[in-house]
Amino acid sequence: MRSVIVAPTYNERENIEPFLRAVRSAVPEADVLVVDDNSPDGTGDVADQVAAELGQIKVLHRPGKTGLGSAYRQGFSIALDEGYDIIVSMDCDFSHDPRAITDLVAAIDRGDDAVVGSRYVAGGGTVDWPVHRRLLSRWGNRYVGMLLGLGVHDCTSGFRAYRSVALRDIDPMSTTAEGYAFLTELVRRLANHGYRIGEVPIIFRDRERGTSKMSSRIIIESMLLVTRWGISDLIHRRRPRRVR
Ligand SMILES: Nc1nc2c(ncn2[C@@H]2O[C@H](COP(=O)(O)OP(=O)(O)OP(=O)(O)O)[C@@H](O)[C@H]2O)c(=O)[nH]1
Ligand SMILES: [Mg+2]
Repeated sequence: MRSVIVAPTYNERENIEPFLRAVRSAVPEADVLVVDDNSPDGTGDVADQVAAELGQIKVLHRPGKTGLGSAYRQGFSIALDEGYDIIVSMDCDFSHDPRAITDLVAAIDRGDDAVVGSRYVAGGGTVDWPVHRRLLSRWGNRYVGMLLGLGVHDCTSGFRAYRSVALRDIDPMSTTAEGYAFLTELVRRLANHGYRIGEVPIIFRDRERGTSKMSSRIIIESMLLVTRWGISDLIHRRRPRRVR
C-alpha cells in the first residue's frame, strides 16, 4: 500500500531536517508532504534542501499562516488526488515519534479505517508537558467524550493514519475549524459515517526545539465548536452508528 506522511510546519527550522531524516529511516518507502505556511524562520527553504537530497519529499509552500486545519485540508486534498492508499498526519516537532508510524499503519493493515495515536489509552501518555497543558488536553478530551460520545479517547491527537477511501468519503475539505478542533471534527465525521476507528498508545513528548503555536483563540474555537456539535447531536438525536 502506498503511504504518505503529511506534516504541517510553521517556524520549525530546527526540527524539519532531523524530522525528515527520522521519518525516512523509520518508513523508508513512504513519501512525505510538508505543508509550510511561509515560515519566517526559513523552514520551507530547509525543507526544500533536504527534499532535494533525500527524494520522495514534496514541499507545499503556502503564502502565509492560516492554521493547522487549513494546512491539513490542502495537504490531504493533494494526497487524495495523488492516489495514496494510506495518509498519515503528524507534527514535525518530535512530539510524535516517527518510529511509531509503523504501529499506526499496521492497524490500518489489520482493518481499521482510521487510527489515532492516543495518549489516553493504556500504555499511552505525555512526557515533559507542563501541568497546564496536561490538564487542558486531558479535560478537553473528557469534555469531547462527554458531549460527543465518539468512543475515541484522544480526539485532539494529530498523530493518525487514515485509509484514503474513508478520508475522501468524509470530505475534509468541507470542514471549517482552524485549529486542532479540525482533528475532533474528522473523528466525529468518521464515527458518524460508521467507520472503524482504532487507537494505538503513543507517548507524546513536549517539543525540545522551537516554540509552541498553541493560542487561546484556538482553545476557544475548539470549546465552542465541540459545544455546538454536542447540542446539535442532542437536538437531532444523532449518535455514532458504529464505533469500536
Ligand atoms: N502549515 C502550518 N503548520 C502549522 C500551523 N500551526 C501549527 N503548525 C504545525 O503543526 C504542527 C502542530 O502544531 P500545534 O500542535 O498546533 O502546535 P505546536 O506548535 O506543535 O505547539 P505545542 O503543542 O506546544 O508543541 C507543528 O508541526 C506546527 O509547526 C499553521 O498555521 N500552518
Ligand atoms: Mg507540537
